[in-house]
Amino acid sequence: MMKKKLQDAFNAQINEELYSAYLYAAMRAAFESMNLKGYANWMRLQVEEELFHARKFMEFIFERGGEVELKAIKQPQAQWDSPLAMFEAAYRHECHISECINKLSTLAMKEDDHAARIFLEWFVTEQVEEEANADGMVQNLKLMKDAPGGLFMLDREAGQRVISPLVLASITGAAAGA
Ligand code: OFO
Repeated sequence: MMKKKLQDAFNAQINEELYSAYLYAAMRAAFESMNLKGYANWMRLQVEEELFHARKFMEFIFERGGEVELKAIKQPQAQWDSPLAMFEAAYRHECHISECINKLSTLAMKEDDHAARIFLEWFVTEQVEEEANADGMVQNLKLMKDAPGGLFMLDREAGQRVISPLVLASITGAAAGA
């Protein structure tokens, strides 16, 4: 059984993950309207990543006999000045999510909930990847900003992103608890 304080914090994190999905859905829509289909694909898959994260938190609460409480999701920004501005915002957002996960981990330790602490280790590692992915997109855009056809090339590369096997298994129900 989870303590109420930790359960509330987990529910708040579900909201953060669902907001992440919402934010990336807004970015996908912005890329679609710029006709940058590769970046739109990248964001479409990022939405799935975030829904997967939200599901993982939910499953954990259910397994511990707790209650999932879904709160309203705030409206995301809808427009950005450029693809670079969008990925810079994505990177800042991932840094914020890393802080949330670190705080949750500290709370799990304070509450002496080792199951929660071990569960959160997956997210600590995942956030290293989440930050690196967004920052990688920022750095590529900065490098290629003056190259002729640079944006077109990067868009094509982003279009090659494929769904991760873990996320796919979670959607199709192939992996229990994922
Ligand atoms: Fe859920 O990691 Fe991104 O936000």
